[in-house]
Amino acid sequence: MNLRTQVGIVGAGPAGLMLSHLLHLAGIESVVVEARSRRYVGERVRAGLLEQGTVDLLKETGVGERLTRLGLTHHGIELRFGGHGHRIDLSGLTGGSTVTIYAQHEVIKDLITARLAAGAQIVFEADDVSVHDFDGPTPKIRYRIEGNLNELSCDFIAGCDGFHGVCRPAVPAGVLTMYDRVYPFAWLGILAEARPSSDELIYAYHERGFALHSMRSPTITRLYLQCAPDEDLGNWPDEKIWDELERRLAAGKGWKLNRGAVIQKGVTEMRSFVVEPMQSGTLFLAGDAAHIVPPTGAKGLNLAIADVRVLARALSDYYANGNRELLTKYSEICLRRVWKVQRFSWWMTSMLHRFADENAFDQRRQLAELDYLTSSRAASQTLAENYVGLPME
Ligand code: RFL
Ligand code: PHB
Repeated sequence: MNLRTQVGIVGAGPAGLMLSHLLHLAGIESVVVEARSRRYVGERVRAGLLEQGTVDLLKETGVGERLTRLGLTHHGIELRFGGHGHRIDLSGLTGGSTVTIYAQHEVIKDLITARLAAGAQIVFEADDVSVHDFDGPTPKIRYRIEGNLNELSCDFIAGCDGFHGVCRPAVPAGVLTMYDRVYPFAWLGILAEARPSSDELIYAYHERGFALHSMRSPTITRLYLQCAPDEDLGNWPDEKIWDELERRLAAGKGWKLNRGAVIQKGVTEMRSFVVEPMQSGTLFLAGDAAHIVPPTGAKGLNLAIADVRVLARALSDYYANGNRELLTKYSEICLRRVWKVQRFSWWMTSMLHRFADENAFDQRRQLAELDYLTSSRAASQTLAENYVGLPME
């Protein structure tokens, strides 16, 4: 079957769905082609922390009703080291900005509901997705549905298909430069039916490795442990995970880690990655397809949303005024933010994890950095303004 739209979007993650939503609000038609099922993308456990700007955008564009009702607003975070907690007053240090805990798959569900209610086409369970002819004005997305080949012709393709997608590898050799760093550790994450042990997130630096206490709701806790990159989950029965979390998050008598049934477990690799430029002809890459950050700064989803905001604005200017200038500058505009967020995520990761090749000097230096960060207003403010999200250009 041959189909046609203005913007063909590959991937129904936060980037692809938000782009489709923003384009719709600007009167531009799009079709989203997704490899997985609606149920799969609506249940995939991933990020949970939204920057102030991401929350504002979701609310301003009419998809914030459940977020307003169910999201947990946080005014601060805690850094824990040497057995003591130190609060960073995010709001106080940023003139009132906050972050919000709201699961990524809930954002996905909200966006899918809104898109479908507006009559949008989202093609789920598309096989053999490929992109073609983006060196010219009529690029195409081909895919199979139940074995039948479909071709979607468009004016532009948005590659929002994540780090393992097909769009970035489709760009001819020599066009893109990749910048990459893989960390010698991973995160073992659990979701547990346990009341959060603190109202705020706790980032813990410990001799045995990093740990993070986060949450999803007043009854669900999300916790992470630094582990080996090839960690075998089979070696981690629930009791062992809880014991290890308890050790790393320990903070004197007044604090206790609430335990509960573990309802999900997984290992997440840690990587920093950027591709430059984020575009080739009429193909534009956005979100994890163009860059990956280690989760320590909680930035991946937020950066994906920042990209598509720029892309939607550029496409709107093109369709409304015939102006290609913003499209031409898409990469340049995005990459300024991308690299600042890369720097922040790398810095948080380097400060809070144990490295196999470090020595006693490095450990003392990390502790001094944490001490400085939590005792200097200037240093705390630097953390706070990056954590709540840098302003949009
Ligand atoms: P996604 O979400 O990976 O979506 C890509 C979509 O494309 C589909 N796809 C294809 N579709 C068609 N054809 C193909 N060939 C395709 N190949 C793939 C996929 O099925 C999928 O639906 O990318 P997007 O939209 O760029 O969004 C990026 C975010 O998902 C990601 O950056 C965050 O989850 C990262 N992240 C966090 N980000 C935050 O902002 N705050 C956090 O607190 C946070 N915590 C995290 C995280 C990621 C984690 N994991 C599991 C990687 C915590 C974890 C544990
Ligand atoms: C999460 O709640 O999943 C989460 C929060 C903060 C991070 C990473 C993940 O830095």
